[in-house]
Amino acid sequence: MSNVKLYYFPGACSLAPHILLLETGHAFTTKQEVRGGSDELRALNPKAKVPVLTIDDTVITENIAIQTAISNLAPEKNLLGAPGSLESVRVLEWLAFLATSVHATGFGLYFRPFRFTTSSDEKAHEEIKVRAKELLKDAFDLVEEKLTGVHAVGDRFTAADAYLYVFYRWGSAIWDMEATFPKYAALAAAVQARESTIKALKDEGL
Ligand SMILES: N[C@@H](CCC(=O)N[C@@H](CS)C(=O)NCC(=O)O)C(=O)O
Repeated sequence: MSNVKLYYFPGACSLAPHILLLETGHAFTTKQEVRGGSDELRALNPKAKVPVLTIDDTVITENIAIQTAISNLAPEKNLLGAPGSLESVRVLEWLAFLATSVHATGFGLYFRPFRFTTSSDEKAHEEIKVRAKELLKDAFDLVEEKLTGVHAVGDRFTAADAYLYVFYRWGSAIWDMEATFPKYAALAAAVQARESTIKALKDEGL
């Protein structure tokens, strides 16, 4: 059996692969990271970001790639949808949307506005945050519109649900999520009730 290790930061986007690893039933270890990344993390990932997954001597970065690698550890669970199916295309569609429109251009701007301007003026940063909030509201409205049940794709849990759950939690820093996005709230509640999520949250001290 391969040696699997996840580098994470509590509540960060690494929570999605953490949940998925627990869903696979495969043994793994975790290492909690520090802001800016430990020397060990930076040696593995020059981008100095979590998540990082190692499988034996193989280093994998980027959430979508990591979620794919984790799904491959338990192919029978179809965590990315059944291979070759439209379902798997839909899961990938969700993951790409979440990694780009929600994480990178939404929360990226909202939480770290200073990275998107050469100005050190607080007012410039505030303006970026205002725009980020608008972009995130558009993205979450789209999520709300697209959801038809408590799973993002089909009628069972996939990686898309775990990833959506992470951003639901982050959204709570901005909105009353339950009141503003009720269908999204129902999905998040379903993910939160899973044994894997309960354990991941506990392990991350959340
Ligand atoms: N594109 C990367 C983004 C990873 C990312 O931004 N991770 C955040 C935590 S959610 C991080 O490590 N941030 C530290 C930083 O930006 O300095 C992915 O999808 O894995």
